[in-house]
Amino acid sequence: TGFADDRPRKQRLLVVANRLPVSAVREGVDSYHLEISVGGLVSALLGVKEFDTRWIGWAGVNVPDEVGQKALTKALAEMRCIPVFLDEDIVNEYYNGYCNNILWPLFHYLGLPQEDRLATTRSFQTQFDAYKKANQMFADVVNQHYQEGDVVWCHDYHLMFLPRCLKEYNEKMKVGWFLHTPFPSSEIHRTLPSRSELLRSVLAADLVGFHTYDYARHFVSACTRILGIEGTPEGVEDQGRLTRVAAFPIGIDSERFIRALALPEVQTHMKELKERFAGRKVMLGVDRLDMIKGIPQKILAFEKFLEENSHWHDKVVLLQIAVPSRTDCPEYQKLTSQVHEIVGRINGRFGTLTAVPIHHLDRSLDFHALCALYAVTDVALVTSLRDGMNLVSYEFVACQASKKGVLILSEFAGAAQSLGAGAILVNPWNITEVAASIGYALDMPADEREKRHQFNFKHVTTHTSQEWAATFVSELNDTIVEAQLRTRQ
Ligand code: ADQ
Repeated sequence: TGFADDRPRKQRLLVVANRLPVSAVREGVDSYHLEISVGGLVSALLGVKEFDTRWIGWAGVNVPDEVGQKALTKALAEMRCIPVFLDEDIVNEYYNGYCNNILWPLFHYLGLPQEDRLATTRSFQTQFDAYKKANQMFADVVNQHYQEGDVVWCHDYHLMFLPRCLKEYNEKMKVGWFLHTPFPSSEIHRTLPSRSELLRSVLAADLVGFHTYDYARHFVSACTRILGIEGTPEGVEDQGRLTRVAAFPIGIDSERFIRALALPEVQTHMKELKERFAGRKVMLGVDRLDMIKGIPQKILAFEKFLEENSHWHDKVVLLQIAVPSRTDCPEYQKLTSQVHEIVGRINGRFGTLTAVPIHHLDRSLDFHALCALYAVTDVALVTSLRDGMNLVSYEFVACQASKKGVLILSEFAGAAQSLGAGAILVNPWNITEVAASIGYALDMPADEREKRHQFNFKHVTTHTSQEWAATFVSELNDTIVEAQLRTRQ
């Protein structure tokens, strides 16, 4: 019961996200096995202890029958989770379709799907209808559980329609919406057929948050250029009603990582890794396998580095841990084969009978193994083509107090704005530049590593997930008060 906590609470926080932070597997007619699942939001909100938090979302499992739904609802209640039941068709059109095939690539500057124009229009409309329907289903569940005084915090691109549905139920509900991905330039957002409807729905919220100031600015520009609504210093004002728009950069529960390093289990892992890679520098990549993470580009840059630096052969290893995600989607399957092919080629080219330069794992690591890996790493490589923030870069920094390794970080990750001074920033598309940065990082003198690390460590340990959530929720409360005052004046 990782999310249960019985201390008295001042305020209830309803966190609404597409996925609950647990995965459910049906074991019998009325029994479920529940497991806490990996993900950016999960990592962040694990650290939120100040609120009586309830989660509302989809459990990732199709439960068509009433007996099953009741059993799952009961099991989840122990973890303070409330399920939204989505059937297979809705999941296919809303989640796989509109969320992951349209909004996710678009918000990461990969554009809309380039299919036959008519087919796109048809499937687009079906998917958008399913998206609205799914958002309405989330709203129904929130509304059933809402109590006066609750704060409702909606998360991410899956639920852009939700603020509007909630306000239609109850205009006094305190509704915040936070986007975990980038919000793209208004020129990109303009291409979306449902561009205006989505913007207007988000504007129904009282507070709209992004990871960076740039994303917030893009959003306000989109409102101005697409809806003709003027931005104000505080956000967007439409017919006397203000929606506050601001940047709330997320962080991690850095203490949790720092504490873990002292555990015997983690120390044992570290010892094993050090022995296994003795005499070699360790480079690390940890990503969900996704096109936005720039994994092929990263591996190609490593190949170029090896090509140009024969004295490093056998002296450096790249460990790339890629958790499979959205595995039923053909594009993600293609990406997996592409990565395997490149890794195979490079290992064939630069490997010896006893060692290969790249270890690529297609799986998730448990928390302790991950911490050990972060701690023994000399150079972390985060080369996202676009990334809302990127928590892996933060987690690496948190685990580097003794080693003071180097972070190579994409300038297109939100984290570049917070860890830019300590990291080596790169354009992930520029393979030559990334290869040169790998050489620079591996040869970096200890005093420069120390200085860069200190800067980032201080940031990561003072801008935590707890602080992020607390700030967002308290701003949300204040925003409501201000909005009401303004209307009364
Ligand atoms: P993600 O795209 O999932 O999150 P990220 O921020 O890096 O990306 O978070 C991934 C989380 O999953 C991290 O906590 C990491 O430890 C874990 N993880 C990744 N690979 C793993 C592996 N192989 N084994 C075990 N754990 C692994 C989205 C946005 C980001 C944004 C977050 C939070 O895309 O830009 O930072 O939400 O807002």
